[in-house]
Amino acid sequence: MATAPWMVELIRKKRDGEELREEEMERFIHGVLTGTVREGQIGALLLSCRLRGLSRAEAAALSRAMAAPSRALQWPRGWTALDKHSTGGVGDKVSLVLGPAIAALGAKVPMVSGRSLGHTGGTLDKLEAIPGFRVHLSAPEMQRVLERVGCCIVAQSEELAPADRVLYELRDATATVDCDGLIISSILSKKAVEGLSALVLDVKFGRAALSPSQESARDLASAMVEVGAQLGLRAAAVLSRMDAPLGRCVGDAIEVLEAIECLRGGGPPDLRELVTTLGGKTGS
Ligand code: IUR
Repeated sequence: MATAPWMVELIRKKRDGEELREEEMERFIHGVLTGTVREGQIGALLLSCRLRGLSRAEAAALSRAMAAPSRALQWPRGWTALDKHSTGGVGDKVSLVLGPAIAALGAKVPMVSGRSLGHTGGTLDKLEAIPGFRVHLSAPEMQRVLERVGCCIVAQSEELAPADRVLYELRDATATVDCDGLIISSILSKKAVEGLSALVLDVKFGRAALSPSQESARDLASAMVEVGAQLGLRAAAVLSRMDAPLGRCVGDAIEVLEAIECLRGGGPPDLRELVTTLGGKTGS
C-alpha cells in the first residue's frame, strides 16, 4: 500500500501539537473508510490525539466527519426518540434497564450502542450473551422493532457511523481509549445519526471509570454537551461516581439477568438509583 503522504503530514501536525482542520478530519475518515491509510498510521494519529488532546473544534470536526457517511435515521412524525449513552464502567448495565423503561413510557429508543472498551464492559457484548440475539439490524428492521416494542439496541454498521468500528478497535489496541476528543467523537457520531429528540449522557468518574476525577468528568461532560449542540443534538449530562462496579453482577450474562431483575422492580439500589436519575434527565 502507498504511504499516503498527506496522512504522514496529518500525523506530524498533530504530533507537534498543531490543530487539525475540518477538511483534514474529513480526509482522515475518508482514508479510514476506503482503506487508503495504513492501520499503523491510524494508530499513530490516535496516539498523537491522546498525547496532544483535541480542541472542542477538532472534536466537533471529527464527530461530524465520522457521522457524515451515514444516512441519518428518520422516524415517523409524532415519535419522540430518546437515548442514553455512558462513558463506560464496570457492571454498567443501565442501558438494558433504561431503554425499555423509557419505551414503556411511550417514547422510542433507537440506541446505537458499543462493545467493551479498555476495562469497561459493552452493552452489545452483554446482549449477545442471550442466545440468538442479533445486534445488526437494518434501518427498516429497527423501525419495525421500535413500532412493536419501542426500544432497540443495535451495533454501528456500514450505514451508521462506519468509521467508529475501526477507530474503536484500534483505540483499544493502542492505549488511546481515555482520550476525551476520541470519546466524544465515538459517542456523538453514533448519536448524531439516530434521529433523536434528546439524549442523556452518563459521564462516569472514579477508580473504575475512564475519567479519574470529578473535575475531568465535568470537562468531558461540558465538551460533549457543547459538541452535541453543534451536531444538532439536545443533550444533557449526568456525572456519576464509579469507584466500584455498579450493582452486584459483573459479566455479560449475569448482568443481563440483573437488568431483568431491575425491570421487574427488584435489583440493587445503586443500579435503580442511577436508572431513575438518568431517566429523569432524559428529554429534560
Ligand atoms: N462508548 C462509545 O461508544 N465510545 C466510547 O469511546 C466510549 C463509550 I468511552
